[in-house]
Amino acid sequence: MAKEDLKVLGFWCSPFYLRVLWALKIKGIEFEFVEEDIPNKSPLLLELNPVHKKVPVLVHNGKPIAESVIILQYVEDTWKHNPILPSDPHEKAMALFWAKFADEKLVNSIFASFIKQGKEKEEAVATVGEHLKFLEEELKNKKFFSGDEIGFLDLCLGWTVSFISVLDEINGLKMAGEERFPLFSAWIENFSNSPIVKDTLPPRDRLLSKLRHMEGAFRVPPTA
Ligand SMILES: N[C@@H](CCC(=O)N[C@@H](CS)C(=O)NCC(=O)O)C(=O)O
Repeated sequence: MAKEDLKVLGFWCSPFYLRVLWALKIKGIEFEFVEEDIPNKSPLLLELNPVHKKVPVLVHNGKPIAESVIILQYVEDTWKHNPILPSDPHEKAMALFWAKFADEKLVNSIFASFIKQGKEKEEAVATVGEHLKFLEEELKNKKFFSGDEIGFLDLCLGWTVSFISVLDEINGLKMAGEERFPLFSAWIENFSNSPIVKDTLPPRDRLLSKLRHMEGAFRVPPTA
């Protein structure tokens, strides 16, 4: 692996940090992982990402870049081998479109299915299903969202392979069941077992206990 002056401020189970980790692994670029304590953000994080104060932040040759989707594009522009974005402009636009959909729609519906209660939880779970239907369509005749190899949209959605099943265990649900979403279920298997990802997924028990703890803290009582 190439040695670079590269640091990533992250958090072990952050969906957004994991994207960056996997992108750098695909490129074969080594980096120093600086783990943040999210409730007690370090002065370094506040200095490097004063606008959002969030991880991940990638620091390349002393220059910080924040926001995971922008970091992935920077990684792609800086290390051009093993591309994660298609060169065809339309395919590239589509990958960015679905990544935006994933962040603006799917993240919110999955989060709502986690923190809401009662009828609002049921509605949020139904919305997750509607969102997954779109992704199921995108997987027709493909192993990964990007085709035969893992690419940009796979990286953006990769966190779901750990989070959905852990949230299902907490909620007593099956949000991405095989009968309803056979292609998405197959993608979960393919992505989880790929050599890039396999040994880097958050440990299930640790994630379960973290999310159980967060669920209690974030829980939103049903509105009367
Ligand atoms: N849009 C951001 C989201 C990053 C994000 O939400 N990071 C969380 C950890 S998973 C964080 O740092 N949260 C701290 C906070 O909200 O104060 C990205 O894509 O990088």
